[in-house]
Amino acid sequence: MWDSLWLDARLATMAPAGRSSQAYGAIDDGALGVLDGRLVYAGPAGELPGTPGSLARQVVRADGRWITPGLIDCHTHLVFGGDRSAEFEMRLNGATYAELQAAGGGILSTVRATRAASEDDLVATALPRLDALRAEGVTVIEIKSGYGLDTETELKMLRAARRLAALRPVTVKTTFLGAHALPQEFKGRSGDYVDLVCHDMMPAAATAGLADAVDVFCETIGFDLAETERVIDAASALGLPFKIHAEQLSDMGGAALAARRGALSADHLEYLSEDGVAQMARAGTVAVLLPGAFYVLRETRLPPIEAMRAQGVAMAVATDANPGSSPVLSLLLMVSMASTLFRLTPEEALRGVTANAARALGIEGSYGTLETGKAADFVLWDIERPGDLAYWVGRNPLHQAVRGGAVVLERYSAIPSIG
Ligand code: DI6
Ligand code: FE
Repeated sequence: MWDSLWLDARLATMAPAGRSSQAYGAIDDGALGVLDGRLVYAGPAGELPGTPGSLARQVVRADGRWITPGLIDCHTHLVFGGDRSAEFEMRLNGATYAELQAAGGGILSTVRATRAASEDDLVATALPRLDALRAEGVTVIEIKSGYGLDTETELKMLRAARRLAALRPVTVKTTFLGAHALPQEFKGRSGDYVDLVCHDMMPAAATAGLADAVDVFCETIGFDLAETERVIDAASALGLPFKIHAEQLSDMGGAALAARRGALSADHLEYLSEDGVAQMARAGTVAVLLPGAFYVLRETRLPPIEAMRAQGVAMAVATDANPGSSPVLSLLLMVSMASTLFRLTPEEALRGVTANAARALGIEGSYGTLETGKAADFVLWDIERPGDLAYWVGRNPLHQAVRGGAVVLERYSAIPSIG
């Protein structure tokens, strides 16, 4: 007997094109069977192997609603101390993001606040942000460190991220981003800092089981290509997958490096070159697009979407939720912006927060599509067609979110409290 059977649903399975001929991998009269938190059936109701009552202990009717996979936010900096609203105003008064950082603000001001915060503070301030994302159907989230820039604080951030997963029904994937910025105490000594990242911080995070992956900010205001490669070498030596913040503000060749070295993803990519696109396509590196940062920094140069599409680069979409460049807590808004600003089709944008987001995290075997064997993470929506998720701004059509087969969120209901 299955635990539950969901009937009378329209499924946007997001299964790869080879496995479904319809857009969104759609199945019009679909059914989902759940056993032990996993999907044991995802297909047409007409092909179920028995009568509903004989198949499952509980039969749930979706009343014709669309069901998508649970949404996956594959790039966030959700855990941090303090706030940067004053810098937001300064930028609107003419200062640039790079200028603020050079003056000791930017990422470094969040570093000061994060060092000063207790682990409990970091958890408490991140929870409402997490809940905002969950309210729109996020069931898996990646959270990076990178505002500690010393071993103790980096580990504190990662522990806080792990604790969030114990306090809410959500899957958290942690990423160690020690090479996010050069801390002030290492000014002029970036090589020494990269040594610390590679030989002290990263092994400590790995040994404590706190890092699922490693990231590095390859940028003029971050780390150069050679330093980025050292971070990747250290991650590889520890058996950790890695990814790169690449080509956000300039073309450093970070995406090509990501491709050459077998990174999970290269993220941002506004300045990605033709050669970078070709190398990512060849290697199967996922492009993580972050329209929130593009919008907030009032960038004008778009990532090369058409070239990526033409060459078959898988595109994911994420919030980049952070207090500086992307104070964004709505993944549905990113789906909208990926469509309207970046010209993804709504189907590509939805694939970007489901199947391709799972690929960007290396968890596509268990998440990201409605297919047998994967986690029973899915969302029921009050929409007419899947493309509606990219259409209205500021409307949350979530009806129910299900994680591991259990309903974790009901529309209009209060989000369950801690514990
Ligand atoms: N790129 C980003 O957009 C974030 N980090 C990064 O490497 C910004 C982080 C911040 O401004 O606090
Ligand atoms: Fe980022």
